[in-house]
Order: sequence, then structure tokens, then C-alpha cells
Amino acid sequence: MFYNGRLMSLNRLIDAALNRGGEGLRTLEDIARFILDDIELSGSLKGLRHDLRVVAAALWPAGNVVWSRNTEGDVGTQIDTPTEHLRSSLASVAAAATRRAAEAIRSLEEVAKLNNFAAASDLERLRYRLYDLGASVERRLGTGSSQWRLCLLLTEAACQLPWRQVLEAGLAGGVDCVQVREKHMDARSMLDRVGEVMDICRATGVPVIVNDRLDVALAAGAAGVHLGQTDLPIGEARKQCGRRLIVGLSTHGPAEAVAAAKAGADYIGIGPIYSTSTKPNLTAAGIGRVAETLPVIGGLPHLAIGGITPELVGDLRAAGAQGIAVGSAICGSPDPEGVATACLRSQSAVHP
Ligand code: 3NM
Repeated sequence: MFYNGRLMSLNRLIDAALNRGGEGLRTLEDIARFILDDIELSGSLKGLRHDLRVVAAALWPAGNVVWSRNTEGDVGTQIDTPTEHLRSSLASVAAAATRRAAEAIRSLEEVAKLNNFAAASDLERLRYRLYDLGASVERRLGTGSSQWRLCLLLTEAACQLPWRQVLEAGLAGGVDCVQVREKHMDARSMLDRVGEVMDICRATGVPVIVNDRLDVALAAGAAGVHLGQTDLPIGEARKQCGRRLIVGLSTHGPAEAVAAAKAGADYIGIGPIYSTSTKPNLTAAGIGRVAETLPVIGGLPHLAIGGITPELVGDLRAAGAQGIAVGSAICGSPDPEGVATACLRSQSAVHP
């Protein structure tokens, strides 16, 4: 065995790539194991980590590789990218871990081509396995839609005060999601409006969802889009936005709710619970709509919707609703903050 400068450098590359690959895989494995509680998925990731080690050990004896380690002399340890420390959700942590491991395996693959083409193909297969497993972890995590407690449906025409004031008051009152719902705005105005709403929400971390308009949600970089039953089907929307957006769907009864869950909705609206001037053509289903829907959606995040006022929240909570979406009661009030606070207080009063 001889060591010249070039071989040492190659060993350093292999050592660094193996470490990076192992770290990425370990991150995915830990998410599958501790967050998702998915033994099968974490087992598959562990198997992949093991197989990577086996292929690498046959190609490059571990002793030589570690012997060449030179962290202090590694120029790469000083390179930082602006996004390296920013992760907006666990799904983006998983995506970054997949990327990291895939890049590492790709480096090893290229180097393996120097002397062992069969091993390079083995590494390529491992990389494809990684893509599938990484995608499974991301799918299982969803896009980060959580179970919101109070979503403000923001419509300018429904506001008694200027809409910005309503939004700020709603946020002060504890709204944890905002849906921009402007049915009659053209795309350009909608894009501007969503951008302004996002600016106001930014400091609070409250996500902004765009009603109906997938194109506007994507262009604005919003957190999500809320679709109705006659809008694009979820599968079609996903073709355009992948897991970049939270995708919510309005449902009116258990059958639509089950279909929404199967189609991969991140959350659903359950409505209309009470009659509402916001959607006068819909017949109120009553509190039973919540009771009949929750058992069939397997814990999917949801928002009860339709004519909800603070006085009605206690009943909804008692029926099991974890979250509500409120439009006219907040927008139409001279005290939007007070209404939002009262809604949240009623939720907590029933189920502390
Ligand atoms: N969707 P408000 S009910 C926008 O059942 C909307 O899908 C509904 O607003 C549905 O709080 C509804 O003003 C109106 O009644 C909700």
C-alpha cells in the first residue's frame, strides 16, 4: 500500500462523503423512529445506512480513509450558505437530510468509477433507495400543516374596520392561521394582497393560506392554498406545488372528508356548521357534522367552519373540533381582537 498526495486527498473526500451520507441517513432514521414512530421506515433507513457502509468498506478500507482525515485543513468547513441554518418545518429538515445524503452518495459513486464500475452501480442503486425512503419520510410528515386553533378568513368586504387593522387585531387576539379569501379579486391584486398579508404576519410566524388560487399561492410564496370541491382536484394541485404548499380542502359531509383524506389533503374544512351570510347557498348542517366527520378522518387536521361566533365555540369543542375558521364574526366586528380572544377562551374553557 502506498500513499501519495493524490491518494490521500481522495481518501479525505471519501471519508467526508461517508460521514455526510451517514449523518443525513441518521437524521432521516431518527425522524422515522422518534417523530413518526414508524418501525418499518426507520428499519429500512437503518438497512440503507448499513448497506452503504458495506459497499464503501469493500471499496475503501476504513483504516486508510480515517487515517487521511484532516478537518483543520479542510477548506469546506468554512463555507456556509445562507440557508444552511434555516429550516421551516420538520419536512424541510427531512428534505435537507435526503439531499445531503444523496449528494454524498453521488460523490462516492463518481469516485468509485475510477476503479470499480460495479460498485458505482451499487452506490447508484443505494441513492435511488434513498430518494424513495426520503420521499416517504417527507410524505409522512406532511408539509407542516398543523392543527390550527383559530383560522381567520380575511375578506376585505366583510370588514368593518380597515382590513389591515382587522388582521393585526386578529393576530393580537391569537389567530394562528390566516386565509386570504377574496373571491372577486383579479390575480394581480390578489398577489399584492397576499404579499401584504404575509408581510404583516411574518413577525408572528402565522402561516398565510390563499383561497382558491394555487397560482397566486405559488407566486407569492404563501404557506398554502385552500381549495373548494369545484376547484382543481388535490392530485392536480400537487402536480404543480408538490409538498411546497399546504393544501386544504372544504368538505361537506363524511364522504367528501374521507375522499379529501385519501387524496392527500393536509387539512380539511368541516362545514357549514351554522348558517352564514358568507355562503348563503349552503344549508347549515349543525354540530352533528363535526361528530360524524371526525371519526372517519383519522386525526387529519381540520377546521370547523360556517357562521361560527364565540358563543358557539364551546359546543364545537365539546363535539371534538380541534380548530375553527372564522370570517364574519371577526371581520364584521368593531373589536376583532376581542372576538378572536373570546373564541380561543371558549375553546380552552371546555377542554383545558
Ligand atoms: N366555507 P363565516 S362555510 C367560507 O362550509 C366558508 O365550506 C364554508 O365564514 C363551507 O365565518 C364558509 O363568515 C363561511 O360564516 C365561513
